[in-house]
Amino acid sequence: MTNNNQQQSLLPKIHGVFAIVGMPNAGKSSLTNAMLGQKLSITSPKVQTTRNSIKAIIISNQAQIIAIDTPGIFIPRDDKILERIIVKSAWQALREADHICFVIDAEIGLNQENQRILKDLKKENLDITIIINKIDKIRKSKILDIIAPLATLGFEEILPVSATSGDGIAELKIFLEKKCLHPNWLYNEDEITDAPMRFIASEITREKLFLNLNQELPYSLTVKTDSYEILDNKQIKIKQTILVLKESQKSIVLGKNGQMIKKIGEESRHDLGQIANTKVHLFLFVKVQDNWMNKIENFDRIDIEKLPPLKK
Ligand SMILES: Nc1nc2c(ncn2[C@@H]2O[C@H](COP(=O)(O)OP(=O)(O)OP(=O)(O)O)[C@@H](O)[C@H]2O)c(=O)[nH]1
Ligand SMILES: [Mg+2]
Repeated sequence: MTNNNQQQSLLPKIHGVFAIVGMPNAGKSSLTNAMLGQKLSITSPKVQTTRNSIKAIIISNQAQIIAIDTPGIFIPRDDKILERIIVKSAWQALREADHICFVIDAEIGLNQENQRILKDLKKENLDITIIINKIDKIRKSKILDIIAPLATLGFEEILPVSATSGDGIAELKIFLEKKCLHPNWLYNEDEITDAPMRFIASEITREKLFLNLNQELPYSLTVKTDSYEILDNKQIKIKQTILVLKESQKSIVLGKNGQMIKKIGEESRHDLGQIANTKVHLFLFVKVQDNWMNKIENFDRIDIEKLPPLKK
């Protein structure tokens, strides 16, 4: 799949690194995918869907826009390791970035939480552009109500977009092109991320669990890709374990007569097939591991064996 905006240009190649940050559920991952022109980062109506930052490599004319989709920023509870790791991953991404795109949900506007995060971000001494997302959900006249207080706070660069309808996305990419201040490209033309495919595979299955399971259960589980094998016929065989905290959760994930796990497997296999552009054979297992949250290897992508980067 190619990016809509991708064109050959005779201008010198440039790049820039942009952290896509904001409150949970603001639409950061949806926006990242919209700019990339294909699904990479997982999304769901639930907060804290993204747990690890992930880079999308977007080509827009002569510029390579490296967008780091980050987990939502919130105040983690002291006793919740997962929450602390999620928020830490978001703040770490800022250190890598040249510029911050701060995403605000148009329906929420500049509430106290957004103001608090913006105040903290200003301390990082990075340039900030405000992106008002989900403008398809509000009346046009309401956009000005969000822009006015932001302007009062000294923010001059404010772009309204809709990740879902695509409104404003082309303009955003052109805007970010102008913020790319470094020479050359950092990645090959056909790379869409530096994340290994087995990480993406775990994420896609986790997305399906987030979308199919109710309430708190998605927050009690993680997905590990145990094996990722490219077969002789170029098809892919993936084995994954869904780790849950309790036996009762395992029963819910399996569902009556295994119906739930079957549905999740089908949906994940479908998306993975599209991303990898080949047939995927996916095998899912569910395991109770009451301490999975305390094991750092269940979070740290660096521990995952490096495979060739995911290509377009
Ligand atoms: N109507 C509408 N919905 C959107 C838009 N962008 C995102 N959404 C929806 O908002 C929800 C959250 O989107 P995500 O992209 O997962 O949000 P996020 O900021 O990455 O969330 P976390 O990773 O949990 O912090 C999903 O249900 C999306 O479909 C938009 O422009 N318009
Ligand atoms: Mg996200």
